[in-house]
Amino acid sequence: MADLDSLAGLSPEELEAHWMPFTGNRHFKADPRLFVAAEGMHYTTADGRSVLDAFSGLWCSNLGHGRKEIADAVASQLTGLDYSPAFQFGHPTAFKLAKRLADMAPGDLNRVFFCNSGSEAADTALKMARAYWRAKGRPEKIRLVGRAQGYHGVNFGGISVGGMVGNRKTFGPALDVDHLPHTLLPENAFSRGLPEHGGEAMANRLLDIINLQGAENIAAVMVEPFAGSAGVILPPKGYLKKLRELCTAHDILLIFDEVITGFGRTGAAFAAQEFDVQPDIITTAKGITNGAIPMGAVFASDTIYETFMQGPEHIPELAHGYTYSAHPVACAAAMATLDIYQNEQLFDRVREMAPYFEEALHSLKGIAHVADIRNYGLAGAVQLHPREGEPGKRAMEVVLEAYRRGVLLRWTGDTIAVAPPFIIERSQITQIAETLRDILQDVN
Ligand code: PXG
Repeated sequence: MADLDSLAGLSPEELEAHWMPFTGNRHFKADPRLFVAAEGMHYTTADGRSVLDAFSGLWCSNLGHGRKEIADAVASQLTGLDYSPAFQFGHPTAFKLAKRLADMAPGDLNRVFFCNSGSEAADTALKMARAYWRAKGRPEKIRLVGRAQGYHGVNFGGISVGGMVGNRKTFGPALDVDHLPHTLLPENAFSRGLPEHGGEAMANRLLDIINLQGAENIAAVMVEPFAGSAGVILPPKGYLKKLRELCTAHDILLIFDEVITGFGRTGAAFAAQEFDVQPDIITTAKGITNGAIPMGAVFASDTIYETFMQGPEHIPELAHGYTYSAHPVACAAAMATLDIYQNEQLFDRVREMAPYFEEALHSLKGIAHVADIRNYGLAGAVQLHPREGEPGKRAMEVVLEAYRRGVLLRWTGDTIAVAPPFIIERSQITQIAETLRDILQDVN
């Protein structure tokens, strides 16, 4: 039973003790927004309100909340084998899960390295890419290429390749990385699905970097198939294919960060399949366990894995890993999660719901403040014109008001992002759009 006190009985000292991530702590603590329960499509707040989850938690609870199968799998794993050393010893579920994931992955991405988050997945992939070229006898290929507005988590590799200025500039020098321009082009405003214009031209900007640094010095290009955190910035048609072509021609690895796009968000298991472009490495997290237990997974091609399999057999081929790599409880949660995706055919459901979602979001075109609307699968963004002198404030106000009115969304800059669980009903899609419409008509 939810505590009807909006602070859930927390003392001021307790509120102060928790230094919250990516949150204006003082702003939050002045008016806390606390969830105490979740079931299906809804959260329950500390003051007993039901809030429609239109963001899958943080892009992770794709199946909705409170899935008993996951809870049962976790509970029985905890009582059966709670932990097993990650290095030099193993447990069967890790291998079963790896094979199952490999079978879902595109092409020859048959080798799965486990970690605990999207940030760890990013740094794992970048280290893998550098070590791969060294193992091939090309140790000079170490440079990394990212993209403006990219998000690859918060560890040093990820913020280096990432292109979110605010996440980099307070932390001193990152790795020396080149960045492609992002693909948010004014001529593509209000595109439905993948934008038409600029794909090849934007991808060809990689040639500038290759000319500048020399392909012989570049290990990898890392991009999100569509940029999630930055506000659903989609790749114009032909963009990813062209990037692939250039990487292949210049012997550069292509890494897709599918932390958001993986596990069905686009309607396919991976965006690589949806957009028909084969990367050399894919990073994932979030939806792999429905957000119930932390887990990340990096998928590498057979070629990459086999390149490492040389030297003395008792020496680790990749000097990398985490205490909680392939944690048995996370593996159990992932197995149960994959069962549900499969049994309920939820990737197909994304495809089925996507046209309604697209229609509902684009019905907001023409309303005050709306500068652009973007969508793919069950990911969408409504970009607002910034309020004069107060960038980011208008979208924040809209999202906080939506929370008051019972819909959980997310803001990033002046963009409102929408990413509901795949079990969403049409009426709930309408509820999201109508809530946004009402608020946008009121907000100044
Ligand atoms: N890569 C991508 C593409 C991500 O979206 C990460 C890596 C990092 O994952 P971890 O598990 O280390 O947080 C992410 C995370 C948002 C939002 O509002 C996005 C993320 C996290 C929180 C909020 O779009 N993405």
